[in-house]
Amino acid sequence: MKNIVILISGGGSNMAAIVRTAGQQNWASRHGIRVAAVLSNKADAKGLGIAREQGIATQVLDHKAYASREAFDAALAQAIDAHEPALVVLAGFMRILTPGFVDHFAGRLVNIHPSLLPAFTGLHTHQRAIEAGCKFAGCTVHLVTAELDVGPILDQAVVPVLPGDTAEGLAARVLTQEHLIYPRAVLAHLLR
Ligand code: NHR
Ligand code: GAR
Repeated sequence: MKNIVILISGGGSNMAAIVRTAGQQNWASRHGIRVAAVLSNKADAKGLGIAREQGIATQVLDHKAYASREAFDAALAQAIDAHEPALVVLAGFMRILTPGFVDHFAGRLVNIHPSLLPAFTGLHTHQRAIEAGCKFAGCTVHLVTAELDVGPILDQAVVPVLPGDTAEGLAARVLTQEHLIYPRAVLAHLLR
């Protein structure tokens, strides 16, 4: 089996989309791929309940319980390694990862970022795209490297920015596209 470990911090809708697609497309029987575990740095992440309902192993590692980013990342890497993952998927995971962590999972660590990279790295992407007067926005699946949001691009999707859009409205439109491209990019990367 090729194991996927998914890291979340919140709603977990991208995680749920990957789990749903893996089930619908029979990734286990066709490709020997399964979502082995969902890990969160937040105990109240809504996505944890969704994962448990699907019978997926979950674990919480509260970053605030660790003295440094390095200590948190070392514990996180150990928890992930227990599942011998072929791929580690960041899905709304909100902690910047240290170079040591990124090195350890080099080539098997992916993220979905809610902008058309290289535009709008970092946070508050939708508000920034609206304020810049962008006519299009979107999302990007990329390999994670030590530098934030600049790793090689695996896939993208575009949506229009509509007159009067709020950050919330644009985020919802982008999120529907995330749910389409992230499962596809994950599978393509595992079959590469
Ligand atoms: N780590 C590395 N090294 N490289 C990347 O490309 C990463 C990463 C960790 C997360 C996701 C990312 C995004 O898609 C991601 C990419 C969190 C922050 C952030 O500033 C920025 C980008 C991303 C995720 N986090 C704050 C921090 O101090 C905390 C913010 C919060 O808790 O709300 O870590 O946008
Ligand atoms: C998604 O839009 C994702 O691209 C974004 O947060 C949302 C998570 O939704 N990620 C980041 O902003 C990373 N900094 P989800 O938890 O429902 O998948």
